Amino acid sequence: MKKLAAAGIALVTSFSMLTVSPAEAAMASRNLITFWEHDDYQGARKDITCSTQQRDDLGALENQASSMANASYSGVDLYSGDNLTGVRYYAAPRSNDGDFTNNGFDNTVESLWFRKVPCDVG
Ligand SMILES: [Ca+2]
Ligand SMILES: [Ca+2]
Ligand SMILES: [Ca+2]
Repeated sequence: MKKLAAAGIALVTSFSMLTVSPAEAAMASRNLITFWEHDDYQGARKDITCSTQQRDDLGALENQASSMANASYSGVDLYSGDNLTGVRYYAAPRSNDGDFTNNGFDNTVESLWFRKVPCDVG
């Protein structure tokens, strides 16, 4: 009987983890901003840390990101072009956006700037 009870607890634990959304899970990291290929935190994912203020390495998500979660305690300026050029979108500290379309920023970001480094403390 003890074994059964333990299995029950394990089941409940794994089930409750499934209710955490991708955006909520990303917000636990604190030192990065996360981008997703599609709206609502779906598709390919890319984490960008604040190891330096300027980051240009969106990789496969360059000009493909459609949603984001900024888990860091830094505001992050997102730019439509390489090397902090073009149109800017401001991601507030500890914020997320499930759809860039209403910001005119869908499939657009190529470079970004962390306003505060280190970015994992408030
Ligand atoms: Ca996209
Ligand atoms: Ca672009
Ligand atoms: Ca939006």
